[in-house]
Amino acid sequence: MSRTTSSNADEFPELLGRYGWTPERARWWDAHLVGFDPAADPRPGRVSRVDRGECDVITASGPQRVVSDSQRAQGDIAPATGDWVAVIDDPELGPAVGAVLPRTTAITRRDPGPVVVEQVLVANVDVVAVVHALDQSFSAARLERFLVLAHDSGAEPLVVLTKADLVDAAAAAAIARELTDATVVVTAAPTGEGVDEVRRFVAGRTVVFMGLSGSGKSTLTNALMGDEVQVTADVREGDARGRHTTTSRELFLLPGGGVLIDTPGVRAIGVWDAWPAVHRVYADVSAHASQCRFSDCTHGQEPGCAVTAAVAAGTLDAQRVARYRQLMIELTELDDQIDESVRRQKRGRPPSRRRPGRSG
Ligand SMILES: Nc1nc2c(ncn2[C@@H]2O[C@H](COP(=O)(O)OP(=O)(O)OP(=O)(O)O)[C@@H](O)[C@H]2O)c(=O)[nH]1
Ligand SMILES: [Mg+2]
Repeated sequence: MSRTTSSNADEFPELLGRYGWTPERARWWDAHLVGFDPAADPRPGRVSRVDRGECDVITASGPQRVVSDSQRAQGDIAPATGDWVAVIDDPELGPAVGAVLPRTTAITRRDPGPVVVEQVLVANVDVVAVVHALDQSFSAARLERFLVLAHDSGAEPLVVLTKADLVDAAAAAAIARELTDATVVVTAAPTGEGVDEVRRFVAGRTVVFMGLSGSGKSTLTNALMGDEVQVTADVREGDARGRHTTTSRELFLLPGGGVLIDTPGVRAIGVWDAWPAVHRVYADVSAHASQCRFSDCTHGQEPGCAVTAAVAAGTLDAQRVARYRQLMIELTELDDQIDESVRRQKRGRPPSRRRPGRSG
């Protein structure tokens, strides 16, 4: 198939449409393409996998292995799985990412490295499916943290409770009751329970699976794909922990329409600038917090705290409030660290590794 630099939505190759190319993206492309040298043959594509320095991109003419940054200026966006990019022919590097198109949504976390920076895990997803195995130990803090991440991304959250065949129905119902604000689907791989429900929920959209290792993300991926596209592995006996089988974030085209991104299992995720999402996930606590006497109340010992009053009155659950406070502390610390990091960079010094105080 010949490549084209025109992207009129009507004439756009069918393959890209199946990967989620929209008229809005085509319009952006038409408006910004002028910046490229036509000799570089810029063509749109979706990043299906990112490795060190290179990535796989689905273009109209099929998958291509490309260099992930073509002399990218510092501060430009690094491509993430799910990104739409302009692939160009670089005279020195060969096929390379020339630009990353604006993202509609992005799952971001605090980079686990020593420098306080944001890391985009996946981009342009419509649904974030938080996958929890019913035979693994349940942590409300962990699940709520994943939901904060999902809300913060701008995508729609979905909770998938897997391995229903290993527990009694009451266990699934008890967890579902805790998640009053989320859509919950219960699945069981051996019987296929719930798989069609997930398929209907994600049809025609891009979904990413996130959750602990061993929670069954790749097993569900295979069920939805109708094929063994991903390797799966037994969990450890005793604590049902996974073995970190999946090692990269990878994008698949679903047979019935839509795109799926399977990811490696993660235990802890550091939030990044997710204030509105925390208020959303803890809307009950937040509603009381807005009644506190002091607007910067930390819901500790302050007088006139409506949150501690609600806990004392039995209206709010003390443990849920503790989880909310923990996230608020992390976000406040992060705000301080971002400032410190930026200040130090401006002075030409590496960012601090210690936790800075408020006065910086
Ligand atoms: N009984 C039962 N086992 C399941 C179900 N879903 C997954 N498993 C098993 O759980 C184990 C882990 O599943 P995976 O799909 O590899 O888990 P994962 O979330 O992809 O794990 P990582 O790639 O390590 O993050 C495998 O042995 C699966 O066969 C289920 O619904 N019921
Ligand atoms: Mg996996």
